[in-house]
Amino acid sequence: MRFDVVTLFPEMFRAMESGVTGRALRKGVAELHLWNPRDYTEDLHRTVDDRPYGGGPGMVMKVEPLKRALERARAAAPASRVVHLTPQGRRFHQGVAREMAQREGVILLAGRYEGIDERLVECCVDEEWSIGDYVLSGGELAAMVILDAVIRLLPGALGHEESAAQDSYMNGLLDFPQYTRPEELEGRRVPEVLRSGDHEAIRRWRLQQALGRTWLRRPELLARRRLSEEERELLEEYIQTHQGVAGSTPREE
Ligand code: 9D3
Repeated sequence: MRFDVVTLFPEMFRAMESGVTGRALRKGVAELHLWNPRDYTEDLHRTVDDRPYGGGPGMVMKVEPLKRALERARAAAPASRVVHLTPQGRRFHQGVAREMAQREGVILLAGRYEGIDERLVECCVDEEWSIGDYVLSGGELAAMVILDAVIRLLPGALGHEESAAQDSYMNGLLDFPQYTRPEELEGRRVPEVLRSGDHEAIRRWRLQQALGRTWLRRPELLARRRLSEEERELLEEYIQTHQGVAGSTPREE
């Protein structure tokens, strides 16, 4: 899959060279092309910001260099839609990542300052996404969040071990807890069932933990998910055994 990113800070994207995304890029599973509006300025000072009409604090990205950088990206990736990262966008989630992973490519537009001229959105942007309700200093980290979430879904991005693990984690529940050596850490023992070798008991315990944690921490996820008969029983048992435990009642959003 081809990713083009229009950004004033291309050096930030070195972060993508680590781990799963770095391996995918080196294997050619994904390609990353960076376009810096500063390279498309025509003045001596290479100006990339401009004052907002109507006044007020802050600056807006200067239109012409941004537009030229975006046009070069579109010419290089004619099949890709232009995705603007902005706090005003729709909330990005795993379903969007899955849908994007089916595409040939995307052009990600990362804003800085107070944002970009609205007429550029009207003429040249196909979609607007936000990664959540907190204030970032620019669209780059949001672009990298999306790159990471999408790239790891591409065929060949994960090793065999990792992709097998993924299936069980993508079931609409939070993860069950993980343990490794030592068997006892500061007086806390690994749950006995995990050392039993009883694979069916381990499967049921992990499913129950996943259901219970989801019920405690993210009840809205459970509300959107149908439970099998086994799952209902395991959750019921979890709830019974957690009656009266401090902080164990799901709170309202
Ligand atoms: C909403 C705050 N704005 C009011 C004056 C100012 C502003 C804050 C942060 C304007 C732009 C930005 C930069 N943020 C992004 O470009 C961004 C973002 C984010 O801040 N949070 C979550 N998702 C995203 S996607 C792009």
